[in-house]
Amino acid sequence: MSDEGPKLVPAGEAAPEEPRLVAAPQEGEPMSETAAEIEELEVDAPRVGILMGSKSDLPAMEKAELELTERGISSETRVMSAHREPDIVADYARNAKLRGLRVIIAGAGLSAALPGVVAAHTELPVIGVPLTSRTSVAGGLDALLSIAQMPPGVPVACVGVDNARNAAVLAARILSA
Ligand code: RP5
Repeated sequence: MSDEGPKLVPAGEAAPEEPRLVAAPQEGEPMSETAAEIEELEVDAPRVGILMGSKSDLPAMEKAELELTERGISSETRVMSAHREPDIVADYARNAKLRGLRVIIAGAGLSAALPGVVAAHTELPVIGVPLTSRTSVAGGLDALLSIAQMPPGVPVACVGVDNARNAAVLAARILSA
């Protein structure tokens, strides 16, 4: 609204139209690019991304999905390896926030780079789940140290070995904080 007060309009002339403060297009008007993008966003987009480095991690990681489902928290589950598919992991992490995800849970075994690589490409909180696998050493201590020993400035929260359920509980607490 102008602070100059109402404008005088000479008799017989139509009053100038006030600018409309309406973001949405009127019927028949073309939709702006931004409005179209917003409309395309899924209303029930997943809040938590559950990632794992291999299909062999699924028996341990599905406990995270189960826990989130029981709590009514939407999630999506993806298999992608930081070592075997580094570009896919980077793309996923870079787009995660824009897609509406709020927390990422990432489980991996052995050298377990997945949680750290995801954290390098997103500012979302990342919870790492160290996993045992056929060739683990020291009962999964290899993965535990790989996930927990991140350099300063790139944090990854780390739950216990094979404890994907705790990762989901922590994700729920982050979402409700
Ligand atoms: C890691 O290597 C995976 O997270 C998995 O725990 C481990 C073994 O993977 P596979 O050889 O079973 O595919 O990257």
